[in-house]
Amino acid sequence: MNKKIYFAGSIRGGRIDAELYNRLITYMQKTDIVLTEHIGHLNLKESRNDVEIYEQDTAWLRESDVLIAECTCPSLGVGYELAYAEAIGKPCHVFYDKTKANLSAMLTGDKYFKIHPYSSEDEIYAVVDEILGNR
Ligand code: 6K6
Repeated sequence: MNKKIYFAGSIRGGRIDAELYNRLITYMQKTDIVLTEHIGHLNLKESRNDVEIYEQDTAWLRESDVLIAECTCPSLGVGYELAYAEAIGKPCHVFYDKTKANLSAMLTGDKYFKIHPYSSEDEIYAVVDEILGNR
């Protein structure tokens, strides 16, 4: 069955990995539903106010089956979303490029989170397949 994925990635924390988010979202959309497709848009336009963004995103978190976060680029919003998802019992998977980032101890130290360090983007896709039950 199609899973509803909340994909989390940096927005105001910086858009250096936006193309990676786009590729990951496109890959997951071949088999499943990504609620947060806009995270991968290369020309983001902020059309809603912050309260509307918060209300919509937390509603999508509650609706989702799984949270998949790309955390190489640090983001306060993504950290918040991970804590929110943990509090409501959603499975949480965190990817980061270990050659570029040193993840916060508040993520690596929390045994609830499934942490997936990678050194090459190619490694991510097989792990995503397993998370989504597609292999
Ligand atoms: C409109 C179109 C695209 O983006 C916008 C406006 N901004 C946001 N829209 C939706 N979700 C957002 C927006 N800003 C932050 N978020 C949520 O927080 C996303 O779900 C990201 O996973 C996370 C990013 O947080 P920051 O702190 O890097 O902005």
